[in-house]
Amino acid sequence: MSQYHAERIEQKWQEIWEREKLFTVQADPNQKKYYVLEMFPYPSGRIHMGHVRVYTIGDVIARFKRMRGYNVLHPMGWDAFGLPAENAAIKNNTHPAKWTYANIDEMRSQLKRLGYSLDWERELATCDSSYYRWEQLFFLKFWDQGLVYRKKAPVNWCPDCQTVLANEQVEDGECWRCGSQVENKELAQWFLRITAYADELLDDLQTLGQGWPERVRTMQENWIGRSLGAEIDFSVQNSKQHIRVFTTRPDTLFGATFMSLAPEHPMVDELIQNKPQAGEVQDFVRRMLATDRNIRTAEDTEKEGIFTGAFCINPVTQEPIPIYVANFVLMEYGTGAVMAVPAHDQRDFEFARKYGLEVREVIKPKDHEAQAELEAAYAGPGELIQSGEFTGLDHETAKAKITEHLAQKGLGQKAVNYRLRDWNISRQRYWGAPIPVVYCAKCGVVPVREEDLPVVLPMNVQTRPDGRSPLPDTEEFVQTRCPECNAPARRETDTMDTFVESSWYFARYTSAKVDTAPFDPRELSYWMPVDQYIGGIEHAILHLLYARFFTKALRDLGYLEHNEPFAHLLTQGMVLKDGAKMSKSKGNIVDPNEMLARFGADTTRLFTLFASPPEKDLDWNDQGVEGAHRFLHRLWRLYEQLSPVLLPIGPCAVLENKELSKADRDLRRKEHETLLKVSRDLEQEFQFNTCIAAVMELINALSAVQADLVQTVSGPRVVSSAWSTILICLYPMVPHICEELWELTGHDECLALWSWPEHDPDALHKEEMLIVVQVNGKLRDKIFVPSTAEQEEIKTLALNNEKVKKHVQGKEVKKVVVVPEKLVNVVVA
Ligand code: ANZ
Ligand code: ZN
Repeated sequence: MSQYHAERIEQKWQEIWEREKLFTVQADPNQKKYYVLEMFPYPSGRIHMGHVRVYTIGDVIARFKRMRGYNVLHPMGWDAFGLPAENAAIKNNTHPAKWTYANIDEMRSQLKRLGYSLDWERELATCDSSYYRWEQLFFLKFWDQGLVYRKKAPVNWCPDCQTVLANEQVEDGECWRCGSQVENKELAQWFLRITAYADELLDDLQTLGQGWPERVRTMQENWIGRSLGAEIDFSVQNSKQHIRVFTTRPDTLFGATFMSLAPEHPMVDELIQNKPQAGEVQDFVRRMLATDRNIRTAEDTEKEGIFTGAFCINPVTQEPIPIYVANFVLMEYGTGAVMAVPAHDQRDFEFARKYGLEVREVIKPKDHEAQAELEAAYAGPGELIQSGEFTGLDHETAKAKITEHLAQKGLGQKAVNYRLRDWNISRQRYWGAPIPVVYCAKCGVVPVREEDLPVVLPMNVQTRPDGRSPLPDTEEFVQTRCPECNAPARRETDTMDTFVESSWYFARYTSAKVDTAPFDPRELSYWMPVDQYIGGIEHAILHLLYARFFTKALRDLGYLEHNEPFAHLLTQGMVLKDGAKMSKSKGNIVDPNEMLARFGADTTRLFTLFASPPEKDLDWNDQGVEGAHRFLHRLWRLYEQLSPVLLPIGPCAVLENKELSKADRDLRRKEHETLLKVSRDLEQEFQFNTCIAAVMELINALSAVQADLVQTVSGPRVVSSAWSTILICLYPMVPHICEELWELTGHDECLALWSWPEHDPDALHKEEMLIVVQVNGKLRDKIFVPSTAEQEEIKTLALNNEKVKKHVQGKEVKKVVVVPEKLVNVVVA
């Protein structure tokens, strides 16, 4: 008798699958396709449990869909550029490329040990010029379309590290690496005009509908932040100038009692000219500009400001109102100027109270009197008061009416504003895709010619201990000729944000090895869109929004056909240990390598699937892992017990119920019920934990009947069919042990090549049994109950029986005794 030996069989089947190229696919218009993709990993060095979880989920879906008859694309690659590689390389005194490729090799072999059904022939690494050359081409095409531009933008600048820092890399205003004070600096940066797609990105969230979790759609909606409102001009007192504000509440215009400008607002200098407070205002502005913008405008930062000494005129009341500069007004949003309505906006309210400014109510909540003394701004709906000819209107109607009124007088118009900003893709770091642009003294900023792509990132450089990019000093790279006038010119040394690479890799997988174009149109149009995308909720906005933007922009360039990249999205939960996310700093890491060495791939996979449904967090627990391992041993032992009678027949063997014994019929019913449940759970909900629980029940049922099965003619067929169904149902989750047991059962063909069976509705038919019903030991009735009914169900049926009720009426039921398959006795006092 053989023993369950995970490592041996896992290696064996991984070799067979690879040799037979079972997961290598091509476009085939005669076959329906399914594209399942997990977010690709950053090659940090080792697979962690979060990876194991997400790739296992994807693998179950891939294997299941293949059995369902789909041509399944399930590729893998590496998100290989980025700061961590560069920093690790600096620390270990090696080259980022060397570090990255070594990590890829290590992680690839780990993924292979986990037995994922991946098409490795489509593997890609974004740091290969064979990949990023197409990204550079897209950059040039975007340039032609006006989707790329260069402009000065405020950035977080670390003077010591000599680089821009992402917002996430600034901690309390200090550089995360060296601790120096971060400066706000204006730097010329490259931007992608994602805002050109703001409306479509927002509106298409509807078409994604149920395919995407509501939570993610809402997050994107808020991030894009479309606000409908109006722009209104306020003329400056004693001046020909006016200040334009953006407001979502034109209905509150009569309550605008002052104006707030952003410290960066270009009018500030002019307004304070010849004013006594000019010096103070300048000091205030300087102090604001020196404060980190995120802190300055944070919700819980105290509102503060300063009077400019100037006034402007409220266009409907004609009253002069004071103009302030305020810390919470952003220059990047709207027009950088706010008409302040303290009665109905909380920030304005706090500001007004602090500086003793007038608070005038203009919206009255329905069924309420205006309050004598407001305690907070009222931002809700209501009816207009103190608003001239608009008084009495409902506030929504008033929005339109007041805007119309202003438009007629040329003082304002409807306006839309977005929170979404254009995407700054410039990074002053080395390990990224070069931006294909040169600077010529005569011609200015000139894009590289298409035929000169790729601009290859030079490998022969020395990274610096201070993190500064070595590119600007790499003369062989920097020195070039102008594509237009051929004079000596210098290359751009900024590289692209790595989110650019991850914005289109899913499309490149369809054509990963094509080197004459970014995509093979046949493969691309067959495989796209991704049918099921799986990844962490932390990418709900950035990556998923950028990828949607790229899809639309590349569609408009004629490269892609679809409007959306990912038809369905599953966001898996985190892997926790002792209630906290596994992380190096907490020291609560479980290393997949140790798991593989101790228990093997199938146990590791089974545990992550069984412990929790995919979208929930998974709490690691060692007993659970051991339990999963014992379960596989038990499956193996069941095979050994059954093997004398097992026949190599497939699941759902064709059998006639009437030719079977009762025990056989019951087992057959259980088999088909299990199949039905597992099929549904895999198809619709990806509820792997309940699938596994259902199969466990079938295993219990099969273990219980095996003693007498050899007696009947059909017994071995019933048992073998149920056994096959167990293996089929478990295969997508624990494929190695299932393949091995399938082969031991005598099948010639791999389980991987089998089709998913269909259950037989006849087999589900419930049988009934006759139960005698007594009250205090006296026969009162005989009833039929389903043969599968549990004790509780039988009890309820007996108590609801009319004849029983009659004899029980007015008495107290002391207890109900159930003798399985025979009788129920109701004892009353
Ligand atoms: C008058 C008003 C009255 C406002 C009221 C609100 C309530 P969202 O919804 O985020 O688009 N605002 C406009 N530009 C701003 C800027 N650059 N920095 C800070 N705040 C700005 O917000 C739009 C509202 O935020 C605008 O409508 C404006 O205040 C303010 F009862 O105008 B509101
Ligand atoms: Zn030139």
